[in-house]
Amino acid sequence: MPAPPATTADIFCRVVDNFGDIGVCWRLARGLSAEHGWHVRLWVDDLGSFARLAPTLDIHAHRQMLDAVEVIAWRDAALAPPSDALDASDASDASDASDISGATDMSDATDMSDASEISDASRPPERSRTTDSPASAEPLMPRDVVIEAFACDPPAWFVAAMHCMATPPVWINLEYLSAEDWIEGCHGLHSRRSDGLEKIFCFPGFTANTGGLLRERDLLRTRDRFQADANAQDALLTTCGVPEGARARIAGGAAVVTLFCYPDAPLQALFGALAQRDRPTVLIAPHGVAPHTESALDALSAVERAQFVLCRIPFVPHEHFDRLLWLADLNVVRGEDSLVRALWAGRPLLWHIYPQDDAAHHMKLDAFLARTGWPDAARVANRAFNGAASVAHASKAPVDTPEDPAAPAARDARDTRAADRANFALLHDEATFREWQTAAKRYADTVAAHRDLAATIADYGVRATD
Ligand code: TRH
Repeated sequence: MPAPPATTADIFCRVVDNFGDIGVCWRLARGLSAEHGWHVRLWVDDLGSFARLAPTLDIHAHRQMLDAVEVIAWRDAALAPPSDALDASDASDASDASDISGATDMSDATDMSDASEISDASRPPERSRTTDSPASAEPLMPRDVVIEAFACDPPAWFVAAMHCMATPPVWINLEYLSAEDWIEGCHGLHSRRSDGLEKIFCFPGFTANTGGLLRERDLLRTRDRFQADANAQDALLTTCGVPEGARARIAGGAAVVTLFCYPDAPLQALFGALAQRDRPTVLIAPHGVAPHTESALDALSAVERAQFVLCRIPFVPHEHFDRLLWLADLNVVRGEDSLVRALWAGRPLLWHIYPQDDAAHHMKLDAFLARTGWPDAARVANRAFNGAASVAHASKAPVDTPEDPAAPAARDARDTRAADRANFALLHDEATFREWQTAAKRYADTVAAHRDLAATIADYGVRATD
């Protein structure tokens, strides 16, 4: 019996800021392609950001193949109104003509479920633009499944094309990650638009009743092998640009702490606690990230400062980034995707959550922490790292005399130091830290027992091609 045709999909990704949007989409695209055999087109509006995570990407190419995924430069100029975009005669004017040249004359297209056949027939004999790869010979009609990442709105002409299809694509809105309970009630909901098209809401999450998290099939087994292989770890550190001196310290027993946080992270408090450990720390931070790292280190006493080696390294591709997290003793991560990857590392982590108005992020952080089963001290440290009240700044210091004008400031500084010490105490309390290590591994295993996000989405594709 011939194999059923592969599911085809379009993933739309707008890079709002930072790297999380493209990080998630890139992992999802590769997961659907490598593990579910899908033919994926990934539309990205900012190839520059993408290239930080995928250095072999050609940021000038209009269309290109990367790891069996077709990457399309999604330029805003291509967001022509449907009437223009659906008319081949206007295509030569569009700055992204190849995007729309396949979408010619939708009015004739009664059944576009086999998009390539119909588009082949309507493709102009000679394309008005040169494109960059053989992949560009394929016209860009909507496919079986459309995945809109984080409500980024596919181009209007594309939605119009979806509307014209006898069997419109399965349209999935991939939402942001949250550990809050309410997402279980919203995951999988359908919403019908006024034009009749329907969207399905897919919520990634940590429980069985959500869409799950991105996790490649062999990830934890590969991680376990890597964590047991000191040579592989050293080779990875070399590849990532960690200098020999720092690698020697690691081989000699120094702890590794990766730093990938937002600029306002309380690094001084963190470093003050790490400095109390009975082993030195090698800090690994990408260039440009956590810009106050150097000044926070300089603010330490000479004895404390001597406990640290700082390695600034370039951004590394996903595979290397994951492995850095696997080999670290503590990962400071942020946003969404690096949190998930640090979770899979099965090691202690501090999550610097993306800040939101009205401190909504503190609720999200608490919802996550409540699920982890980590020791209380780990939750306290995570809250403190995000400026959420943890240990009260209640100083037991004697009240200073009112005559001393410097006293309140000195008292404040003392109180802050005392609170920092209490909030991050587990970083130098080896017994509690070990408890955290065990709990972190256990929680990774717990979540890994659930279905992963690519598999959840692949199921929608099966329904699309039934
Ligand atoms: O970059 P972020 O801060 O992204 C955030 C979040 O996604 C947040 O939800 C969103 O609202 C906001 O942006 C706009 O953090 P995040 O999510 O961890 O994404 C970082 C990506 O960068 C992740 O895919 C890992 C990747 N990365 C590398 O591949 N190599 C590296 O060297 C580093 C430091 C990161």
